Amino acid sequence: MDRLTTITISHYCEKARWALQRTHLPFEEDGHLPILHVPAVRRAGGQRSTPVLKTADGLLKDSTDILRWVDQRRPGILFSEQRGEEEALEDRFDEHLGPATRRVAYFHLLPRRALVLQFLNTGVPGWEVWFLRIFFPVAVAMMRRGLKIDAAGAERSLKKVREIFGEVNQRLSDGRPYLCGQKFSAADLTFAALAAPLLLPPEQPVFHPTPEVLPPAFQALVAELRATPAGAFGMRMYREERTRVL
Ligand SMILES: N[C@@H](CCC(=O)N[C@@H](CS)C(=O)NCC(=O)O)C(=O)O
Repeated sequence: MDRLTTITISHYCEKARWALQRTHLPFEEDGHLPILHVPAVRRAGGQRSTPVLKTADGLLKDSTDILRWVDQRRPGILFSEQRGEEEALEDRFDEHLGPATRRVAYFHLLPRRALVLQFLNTGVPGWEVWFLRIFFPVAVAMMRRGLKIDAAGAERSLKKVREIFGEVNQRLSDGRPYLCGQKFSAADLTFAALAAPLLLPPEQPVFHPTPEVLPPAFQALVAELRATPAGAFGMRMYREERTRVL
């Protein structure tokens, strides 16, 4: 069976997982914690980055490649005749929204050890959770350094999130139900998956804390973003589309 190697908590991995589940393509997930994912990715044939999908056709090392591959097997579900626009939006969210939501979410969460340990343990080997418990300060320091998570970086990234939410607000302002018009596409899936670390939709299968357990500043940000048209749209995509199988 095809094997998806992931950092379970990663929103890019969620993007790939959602596409595979929506199109009912069978796969098994080999999920890991950040940093501890590296040996598994190497074993699968990748370098460091997740998701990696090992298929009979070869190895796919990027969420966008995975969506293209899914589309070849199940045409008409992720892309439509407006493919050019859908792909351009997918790229914009991949390149700018994903890194920004990740940095802002980690900035708020990493100081909260209990919270992180509570939500990072879904679908990963038990020993990795124990390892993280013991080496938490080291792991957090590595993540802060690797992803440049500091107050100035989080501020810049939040500005980027607001800019992209503004673009999505604008796009939705004519009342269209989906980003490219009347049909759900990879653009909607990518926006919702990559915005999820700051929207926390309850249907996200790995990371869905109720806002009340979050630090107050993070709670306020989630409430602010959910109240925008783009935020409400991301929440609706999860509510209406995440469990739909075509
Ligand atoms: N462009 C890539 C981005 C993937 C990405 O940033 N993956 C992160 C997780 S959110 C990762 O695996 N980071 C770990 C590392 O590079 O060591 C894709 O769309 O697949």
